[in-house]
Amino acid sequence: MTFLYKADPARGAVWAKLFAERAPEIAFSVWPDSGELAHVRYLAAWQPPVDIAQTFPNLEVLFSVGAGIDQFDLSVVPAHVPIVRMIEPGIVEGMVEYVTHAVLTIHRDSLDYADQQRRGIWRELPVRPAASCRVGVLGLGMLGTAVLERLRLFGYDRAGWSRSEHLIDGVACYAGEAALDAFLARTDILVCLLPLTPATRHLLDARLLGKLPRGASLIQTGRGAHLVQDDLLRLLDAEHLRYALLDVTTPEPLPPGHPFWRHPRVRITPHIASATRPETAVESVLDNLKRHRLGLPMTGEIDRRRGY
Ligand code: NDP
Ligand code: OXD
Repeated sequence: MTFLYKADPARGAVWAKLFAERAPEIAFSVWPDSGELAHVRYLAAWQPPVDIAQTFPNLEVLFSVGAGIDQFDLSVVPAHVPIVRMIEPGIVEGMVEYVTHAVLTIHRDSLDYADQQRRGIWRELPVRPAASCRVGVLGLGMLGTAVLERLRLFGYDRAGWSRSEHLIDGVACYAGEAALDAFLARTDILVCLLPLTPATRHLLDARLLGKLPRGASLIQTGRGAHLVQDDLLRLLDAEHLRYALLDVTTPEPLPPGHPFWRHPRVRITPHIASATRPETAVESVLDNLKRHRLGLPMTGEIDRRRGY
Protein backbone atom coordinates (compact mmCIF):
# COMPACT_ATOMS: atom_id res chain seq x y z
CA MET A 1 0.00 0.00 0.00
CA THR A 2 1.62 3.24 -1.16
CA PHE A 3 0.95 6.89 -0.40
CA LEU A 4 2.16 8.89 -3.41
CA TYR A 5 2.98 12.61 -3.34
CA LYS A 6 2.85 14.46 -6.66
CA ALA A 7 3.60 18.15 -6.27
CA ASP A 8 6.66 20.28 -5.55
CA PRO A 9 9.53 17.74 -5.05
CA ALA A 10 11.31 19.83 -2.38
CA ARG A 11 8.15 19.87 -0.27
CA GLY A 12 7.67 16.19 -1.10
CA ALA A 13 11.03 15.45 0.54
CA VAL A 14 9.82 17.15 3.73
CA TRP A 15 6.57 15.15 3.62
CA ALA A 16 8.64 11.96 3.16
CA LYS A 17 10.71 12.73 6.26
CA LEU A 18 7.61 13.49 8.33
CA PHE A 19 5.85 10.31 7.15
CA ALA A 20 8.97 8.28 8.01
CA GLU A 21 8.95 9.72 11.54
CA ARG A 22 5.23 9.66 12.22
CA ALA A 23 3.88 6.73 10.15
CA PRO A 24 6.81 4.45 9.22
CA GLU A 25 4.35 1.65 8.40
CA ILE A 26 3.13 3.59 5.31
CA ALA A 27 5.18 3.26 2.09
CA PHE A 28 5.60 6.89 0.99
CA SER A 29 6.84 7.83 -2.50
CA VAL A 30 7.41 11.06 -4.34
CA TRP A 31 6.39 11.26 -8.01
CA PRO A 32 7.79 10.22 -10.50
CA ASP A 33 9.38 7.54 -8.33
CA SER A 34 5.99 5.89 -7.73
CA GLY A 35 6.95 2.24 -7.49
CA GLU A 36 4.25 -0.26 -8.52
CA LEU A 37 1.34 1.94 -9.70
CA ALA A 38 -1.23 -0.68 -8.72
CA HIS A 39 -0.05 -0.32 -5.10
CA VAL A 40 -0.92 3.38 -4.93
CA ARG A 41 -3.95 3.72 -2.64
CA TYR A 42 -3.55 7.36 -1.65
CA LEU A 43 -2.46 10.26 -3.85
CA ALA A 44 -1.67 13.79 -2.62
CA ALA A 45 -1.36 16.07 -5.61
CA TRP A 46 -1.61 19.60 -6.92
CA GLN A 47 -2.18 18.23 -10.42
CA PRO A 48 -2.91 14.52 -10.75
CA PRO A 49 -2.18 12.81 -14.08
CA VAL A 50 -5.02 13.24 -16.60
CA ASP A 51 -5.59 9.49 -16.88
CA ILE A 52 -5.79 9.08 -13.12
CA ALA A 53 -8.17 6.08 -13.19
CA GLN A 54 -5.92 4.08 -15.55
CA THR A 55 -2.69 5.17 -13.87
CA PHE A 56 -3.81 4.28 -10.34
CA PRO A 57 -6.42 1.51 -10.68
CA ASN A 58 -6.61 0.95 -6.90
CA LEU A 59 -6.75 4.55 -5.75
CA GLU A 60 -8.85 5.01 -2.61
CA VAL A 61 -8.47 8.72 -1.79
CA LEU A 62 -7.30 11.79 -3.70
CA PHE A 63 -5.90 14.53 -1.45
CA SER A 64 -5.29 18.07 -2.68
CA VAL A 65 -2.04 19.48 -1.31
CA GLY A 66 -3.82 22.86 -1.28
CA ALA A 67 -7.05 24.25 0.12
CA GLY A 68 -8.54 24.59 -3.35
CA ILE A 69 -9.43 21.75 -5.71
CA ASP A 70 -10.35 23.69 -8.86
CA GLN A 71 -7.10 22.49 -10.46
CA PHE A 72 -8.57 18.95 -10.51
CA ASP A 73 -10.69 17.74 -13.40
CA LEU A 74 -13.38 16.09 -11.28
CA SER A 75 -14.85 14.28 -14.29
CA VAL A 76 -11.81 11.98 -14.56
CA VAL A 77 -11.68 11.06 -10.87
CA PRO A 78 -13.67 7.84 -10.38
CA ALA A 79 -16.93 8.50 -8.51
CA HIS A 80 -16.02 6.14 -5.64
CA VAL A 81 -12.78 8.04 -4.87
CA PRO A 82 -13.33 10.77 -2.25
CA ILE A 83 -11.55 14.08 -2.90
CA VAL A 84 -10.15 15.75 0.18
CA ARG A 85 -8.85 19.30 0.30
CA MET A 86 -6.29 20.58 2.76
CA ILE A 87 -7.66 21.72 6.08
CA GLU A 88 -4.76 22.53 8.35
CA PRO A 89 -3.81 25.43 10.63
CA GLY A 90 -0.65 26.44 8.72
CA ILE A 91 -2.45 27.45 5.55
CA VAL A 92 -5.02 29.38 7.58
CA GLU A 93 -2.35 31.33 9.47
CA GLY A 94 -0.54 32.26 6.25
CA MET A 95 -3.74 33.64 4.70
CA VAL A 96 -4.65 35.53 7.86
CA GLU A 97 -1.22 37.21 7.81
CA TYR A 98 -1.43 38.07 4.10
CA VAL A 99 -4.93 39.55 4.19
CA THR A 100 -4.39 41.41 7.46
CA HIS A 101 -1.26 42.98 5.99
CA ALA A 102 -3.10 43.86 2.79
CA VAL A 103 -6.06 45.43 4.62
CA LEU A 104 -3.75 47.49 6.82
CA THR A 105 -1.71 48.53 3.77
CA ILE A 106 -4.81 49.97 2.13
CA HIS A 107 -6.43 51.37 5.25
CA ARG A 108 -3.23 53.10 6.48
CA ASP A 109 -2.45 54.50 2.99
CA SER A 110 0.92 52.72 2.73
CA LEU A 111 0.80 52.70 -1.07
CA ASP A 112 0.03 56.44 -1.22
CA TYR A 113 2.96 57.12 1.12
CA ALA A 114 5.28 54.92 -0.98
CA ASP A 115 4.26 56.98 -3.99
CA GLN A 116 4.75 60.25 -2.10
CA GLN A 117 8.23 59.13 -0.99
CA ARG A 118 9.17 58.30 -4.56
CA ARG A 119 8.18 61.84 -5.51
CA GLY A 120 9.75 63.47 -2.42
CA ILE A 121 6.43 64.68 -1.04
CA TRP A 122 5.88 65.15 2.71
CA ARG A 123 2.10 65.31 3.10
CA GLU A 124 -0.12 63.95 5.85
CA LEU A 125 -3.25 62.11 4.87
CA PRO A 126 -6.11 61.93 7.37
CA VAL A 127 -5.86 58.85 9.59
CA ARG A 128 -9.19 57.05 9.49
CA PRO A 129 -10.13 54.87 12.45
CA ALA A 130 -10.45 51.17 11.62
CA ALA A 131 -14.09 51.25 12.68
CA SER A 132 -14.84 53.55 9.75
CA CYS A 133 -13.22 51.16 7.27
CA ARG A 134 -15.68 48.56 6.01
CA VAL A 135 -14.08 45.23 5.09
CA GLY A 136 -16.16 42.66 3.21
CA VAL A 137 -15.02 39.09 2.63
CA LEU A 138 -16.44 36.99 -0.21
CA GLY A 139 -16.45 33.46 1.18
CA LEU A 140 -17.10 32.53 4.80
CA GLY A 141 -15.25 29.22 4.82
CA MET A 142 -12.09 28.07 6.57
CA LEU A 143 -10.08 31.08 5.36
CA GLY A 144 -12.69 33.85 5.19
CA THR A 145 -13.87 33.30 8.76
CA ALA A 146 -10.30 33.14 10.12
CA VAL A 147 -9.43 36.41 8.35
CA LEU A 148 -12.53 38.14 9.72
CA GLU A 149 -11.77 36.87 13.20
CA ARG A 150 -8.26 38.38 13.13
CA LEU A 151 -9.53 41.68 11.68
CA ARG A 152 -11.80 41.97 14.73
CA LEU A 153 -8.72 42.77 16.83
CA PHE A 154 -8.21 45.99 14.86
CA GLY A 155 -11.83 47.09 15.13
CA TYR A 156 -12.73 47.00 11.42
CA ASP A 157 -16.38 47.12 10.41
CA ARG A 158 -16.69 43.55 9.09
CA ALA A 159 -19.04 41.70 6.74
CA GLY A 160 -19.01 38.46 4.78
CA TRP A 161 -20.89 36.87 1.91
CA SER A 162 -21.49 33.17 1.35
CA ARG A 163 -23.82 30.75 -0.39
CA SER A 164 -25.63 29.60 2.74
CA GLU A 165 -26.62 31.56 5.86
CA HIS A 166 -23.90 32.07 8.49
CA LEU A 167 -24.02 33.60 11.94
CA ILE A 168 -20.72 35.12 13.14
CA ASP A 169 -20.54 37.34 16.18
CA GLY A 170 -19.82 40.94 15.17
CA VAL A 171 -19.87 40.20 11.42
CA ALA A 172 -22.72 41.27 9.14
CA CYS A 173 -23.37 38.05 7.23
CA TYR A 174 -24.99 38.11 3.78
CA ALA A 175 -26.03 35.00 1.87
CA GLY A 176 -26.83 34.30 -1.74
CA GLU A 177 -27.19 36.39 -4.87
CA ALA A 178 -30.14 38.38 -3.53
CA ALA A 179 -27.95 39.79 -0.72
CA LEU A 180 -24.87 40.53 -2.83
CA ASP A 181 -25.68 44.14 -3.77
CA ALA A 182 -26.30 45.15 -0.16
CA PHE A 183 -23.02 43.52 0.86
CA LEU A 184 -21.09 45.33 -1.89
CA ALA A 185 -22.69 48.70 -1.13
CA ARG A 186 -21.23 48.63 2.40
CA THR A 187 -17.73 47.42 1.46
CA ASP A 188 -14.64 49.66 1.21
CA ILE A 189 -12.12 46.81 1.04
CA LEU A 190 -13.32 43.70 -0.76
CA VAL A 191 -11.43 40.45 -0.09
CA CYS A 192 -12.07 37.49 -2.37
CA LEU A 193 -11.70 34.13 -0.63
CA LEU A 194 -14.11 32.10 -2.73
CA PRO A 195 -13.40 28.74 -4.32
CA LEU A 196 -13.36 28.71 -8.12
CA THR A 197 -16.50 26.96 -9.39
CA PRO A 198 -18.77 27.49 -12.40
CA ALA A 199 -20.84 29.83 -10.18
CA THR A 200 -17.89 32.00 -9.14
CA ARG A 201 -15.85 32.07 -12.37
CA HIS A 202 -15.66 35.70 -13.59
CA LEU A 203 -17.80 36.82 -10.66
CA LEU A 204 -15.50 39.82 -10.13
CA ASP A 205 -16.61 41.69 -13.24
CA ALA A 206 -17.61 45.30 -13.96
CA ARG A 207 -21.14 44.63 -12.78
CA LEU A 208 -20.03 43.42 -9.36
CA LEU A 209 -17.02 45.69 -8.84
CA GLY A 210 -19.03 48.68 -10.06
CA LYS A 211 -21.42 48.20 -7.13
CA LEU A 212 -18.66 48.87 -4.62
CA PRO A 213 -18.61 52.45 -3.34
CA ARG A 214 -16.31 54.83 -5.25
CA GLY A 215 -12.78 54.58 -3.83
CA ALA A 216 -13.11 50.94 -2.74
CA SER A 217 -10.19 48.50 -3.15
CA LEU A 218 -9.86 44.83 -3.99
CA ILE A 219 -7.72 42.16 -2.35
CA GLN A 220 -7.83 39.11 -4.61
CA THR A 221 -6.59 35.94 -2.92
CA GLY A 222 -9.01 33.43 -4.46
CA ARG A 223 -8.23 32.33 -8.00
CA GLY A 224 -7.24 34.31 -11.08
CA ALA A 225 -10.34 33.22 -13.01
CA HIS A 226 -12.67 34.91 -10.52
CA LEU A 227 -11.62 38.23 -12.01
CA VAL A 228 -12.38 39.82 -15.37
CA GLN A 229 -9.05 41.57 -15.69
CA ASP A 230 -10.05 44.19 -18.28
CA ASP A 231 -13.05 45.20 -16.18
CA LEU A 232 -10.77 45.78 -13.21
CA LEU A 233 -8.41 47.91 -15.29
CA ARG A 234 -11.29 50.02 -16.57
CA LEU A 235 -12.64 50.63 -13.07
CA LEU A 236 -9.18 51.54 -11.76
CA ASP A 237 -8.56 53.93 -14.62
CA ALA A 238 -11.98 55.53 -14.11
CA GLU A 239 -10.94 55.95 -10.43
CA HIS A 240 -13.98 54.03 -9.32
CA LEU A 241 -11.60 51.64 -7.60
CA ARG A 242 -8.56 52.79 -5.64
CA TYR A 243 -6.23 49.79 -5.35
CA ALA A 244 -6.13 46.16 -6.40
CA LEU A 245 -3.79 43.83 -4.53
CA LEU A 246 -3.69 40.64 -6.57
CA ASP A 247 -2.10 37.42 -5.38
CA VAL A 248 -3.66 35.31 -8.13
CA THR A 249 -3.95 36.03 -11.85
CA THR A 250 -4.76 34.41 -15.18
CA PRO A 251 -2.48 33.01 -16.35
CA GLU A 252 0.10 32.30 -13.70
CA PRO A 253 2.83 33.41 -13.95
CA LEU A 254 1.52 36.76 -15.14
CA PRO A 255 3.17 37.27 -18.56
CA PRO A 256 5.78 40.01 -19.05
CA GLY A 257 4.20 43.15 -20.46
CA HIS A 258 0.80 42.51 -18.86
CA PRO A 259 -0.73 45.90 -17.91
CA PHE A 260 -1.01 44.81 -14.26
CA TRP A 261 2.79 44.84 -13.85
CA ARG A 262 3.14 48.56 -14.39
CA HIS A 263 -0.23 49.84 -13.23
CA PRO A 264 0.41 52.38 -10.46
CA ARG A 265 -2.53 51.14 -8.40
CA VAL A 266 -2.07 47.40 -8.82
CA ARG A 267 0.18 45.30 -6.63
CA ILE A 268 1.08 41.76 -7.62
CA THR A 269 2.34 38.88 -5.51
CA PRO A 270 3.04 35.52 -7.18
CA HIS A 271 0.36 33.32 -5.55
CA ILE A 272 2.09 33.27 -2.19
CA ALA A 273 -0.71 34.47 0.07
CA SER A 274 -0.57 31.12 1.78
CA ALA A 275 0.60 27.59 1.31
CA THR A 276 0.20 24.33 3.12
CA ARG A 277 2.81 23.91 5.85
CA PRO A 278 4.19 20.37 5.70
CA GLU A 279 4.39 19.76 9.48
CA THR A 280 0.72 20.51 10.08
CA ALA A 281 -0.43 19.22 6.68
CA VAL A 282 1.04 15.77 7.26
CA GLU A 283 -0.64 15.66 10.68
CA SER A 284 -3.96 16.43 9.00
CA VAL A 285 -3.44 13.81 6.26
CA LEU A 286 -2.45 11.12 8.77
CA ASP A 287 -5.54 11.89 10.80
CA ASN A 288 -7.66 11.55 7.67
CA LEU A 289 -6.01 8.22 6.78
CA LYS A 290 -7.03 6.91 10.21
CA ARG A 291 -10.55 8.17 9.68
CA HIS A 292 -10.70 6.58 6.25
CA ARG A 293 -9.58 3.20 7.61
CA LEU A 294 -12.29 3.43 10.29
CA GLY A 295 -14.91 4.28 7.68
CA LEU A 296 -15.42 7.79 9.13
CA PRO A 297 -15.88 10.92 6.98
CA MET A 298 -12.59 12.72 6.37
CA THR A 299 -12.00 16.36 7.22
CA GLY A 300 -12.12 18.45 4.03
CA GLU A 301 -14.01 15.98 1.81
CA ILE A 302 -15.46 18.06 -0.98
CA ASP A 303 -18.95 17.90 -2.36
CA ARG A 304 -18.56 17.19 -6.08
CA ARG A 305 -21.93 18.69 -6.96
CA ARG A 306 -21.09 22.04 -5.35
CA GLY A 307 -17.54 21.91 -6.73
CA TYR A 308 -15.89 22.82 -3.42
P1 NDP B 1 -14.11 26.88 1.93
O1 NDP B 1 -14.64 25.82 1.06
O2 NDP B 1 -13.87 26.59 3.39
O3 NDP B 1 -15.10 28.15 1.89
C1 NDP B 1 -15.65 28.61 0.71
C2 NDP B 1 -16.64 29.72 1.02
O4 NDP B 1 -17.10 30.27 -0.21
C3 NDP B 1 -17.88 29.22 1.78
O5 NDP B 1 -18.28 30.15 2.73
C4 NDP B 1 -18.93 29.11 0.66
O6 NDP B 1 -20.26 29.31 1.09
C5 NDP B 1 -18.52 30.28 -0.22
N1 NDP B 1 -19.03 30.08 -1.57
C6 NDP B 1 -18.75 29.09 -2.47
N2 NDP B 1 -19.44 29.24 -3.61
C7 NDP B 1 -20.20 30.36 -3.43
C8 NDP B 1 -21.14 31.04 -4.24
N3 NDP B 1 -21.46 30.61 -5.47
N4 NDP B 1 -21.72 32.14 -3.74
C9 NDP B 1 -21.42 32.59 -2.50
N5 NDP B 1 -20.54 31.99 -1.67
C10 NDP B 1 -19.93 30.89 -2.14
O7 NDP B 1 -12.78 27.44 1.25
P2 NDP B 1 -11.49 28.06 1.94
O8 NDP B 1 -11.90 29.19 2.80
O9 NDP B 1 -10.67 27.00 2.54
O10 NDP B 1 -10.66 28.56 0.65
C11 NDP B 1 -11.21 29.46 -0.27
C12 NDP B 1 -10.34 29.57 -1.50
O11 NDP B 1 -9.16 30.31 -1.21
C13 NDP B 1 -9.79 28.27 -2.06
O12 NDP B 1 -10.75 27.56 -2.78
C14 NDP B 1 -8.68 28.77 -2.95
O13 NDP B 1 -9.20 29.10 -4.21
C15 NDP B 1 -8.23 30.06 -2.25
N6 NDP B 1 -6.88 29.91 -1.69
C16 NDP B 1 -5.90 30.76 -2.15
C17 NDP B 1 -4.63 30.68 -1.65
C18 NDP B 1 -3.58 31.63 -2.09
O14 NDP B 1 -2.41 31.45 -1.72
N7 NDP B 1 -3.91 32.65 -2.85
C19 NDP B 1 -4.27 29.69 -0.62
C20 NDP B 1 -5.37 28.87 -0.20
C21 NDP B 1 -6.62 28.98 -0.74
P3 NDP B 1 -20.97 28.31 2.15
O15 NDP B 1 -20.29 28.60 3.47
O16 NDP B 1 -22.37 28.71 2.14
O17 NDP B 1 -20.70 26.91 1.66
C1 OXD C 1 -4.34 26.54 -2.26
C2 OXD C 1 -3.43 27.51 -2.85
O1 OXD C 1 -5.44 26.33 -2.79
O2 OXD C 1 -2.24 27.53 -2.46
O3 OXD C 1 -3.98 25.95 -1.24
O4 OXD C 1 -3.83 28.32 -3.69
